[in-house]
Amino acid sequence: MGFFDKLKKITSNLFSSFTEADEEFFEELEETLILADLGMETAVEAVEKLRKRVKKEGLRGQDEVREGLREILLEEMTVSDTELDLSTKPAVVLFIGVNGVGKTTSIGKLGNQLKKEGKRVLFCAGDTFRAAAADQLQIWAERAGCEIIRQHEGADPGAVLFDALQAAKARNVDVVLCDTAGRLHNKANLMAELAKLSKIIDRECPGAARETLLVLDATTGQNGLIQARQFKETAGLTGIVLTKLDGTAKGGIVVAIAKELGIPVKLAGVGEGIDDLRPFDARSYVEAII
Ligand SMILES: Nc1nc2c(ncn2[C@@H]2O[C@H](COP(=O)(O)OP(=O)(O)O)[C@@H](O)[C@H]2O)c(=O)[nH]1
Ligand SMILES: [Mg+2]
Repeated sequence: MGFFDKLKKITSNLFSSFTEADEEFFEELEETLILADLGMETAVEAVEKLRKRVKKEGLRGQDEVREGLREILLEEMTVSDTELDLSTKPAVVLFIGVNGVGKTTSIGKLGNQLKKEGKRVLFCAGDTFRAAAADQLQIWAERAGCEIIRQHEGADPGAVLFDALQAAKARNVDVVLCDTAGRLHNKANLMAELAKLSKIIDRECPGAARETLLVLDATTGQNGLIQARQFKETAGLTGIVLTKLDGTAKGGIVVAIAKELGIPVKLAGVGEGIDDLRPFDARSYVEAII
């Protein structure tokens, strides 16, 4: 069962026993939203808002209550633009996040999409921690018809990025997608590493459109929220790529991230295949689950 189906099942169970928006319903709703990983704070607040709205606007019946809930969740999720800014040539996108969340895979998928749109795309193998990481990115580059700049294992990621940006300018590349190592043990390390990469982009491509995307595994639930908080403090995040939504019914994390951190989810990973990446659209998301 796909992600939307699972979430839908949870919420439709809730509404299947719906008779009226009474205290029992609100309690069950709150529990459901917490189960769906909306986060305690967000769930409690959303239910409180719905309570008020039911009273004030006299919402009756399942359809009106559903619609009220949809509107409230959408309000919670309204953050800045969810589209990637790729408006310069080249534009540079950094993918960061802990190990195994899907950084390399997401680069492959996004590269494939951009290539299909007629863009020239260059991958930068900035995860030099293991040779296998660059090999994996290279396989994706071949599948997606994108170019790749890589160096030897243990190379300085900054040096690989420098090479990639030089190549991008020389070859008239539209978008550079840069992989990074997941092993950035602590904040000081991460900050130093990202500051360095950022400086290289500033120097080599001043004025370039840039994105720093935090990749999060949706199946880790509330842990993802903790990661997002930490990365937000250290890196100037411009968006989230939420992966593995196909493997969980707990997509409520999307709302929690948007609300608590004010960072938009820009892309959603819904499988391991090359086509399994979607632009994230809050409205259809909420409509699908409620
Ligand atoms: N089911 C599913 N698996 C995914 C998704 N994105 C990545 N993966 C898998 O997660 C694993 C780790 O991905 P990888 O890109 O190597 O993570 P990285 O360490 O962050 O670069 C691989 O087995 C991927 O196939 C997704 O959206 N859905
Ligand atoms: Mg990787």
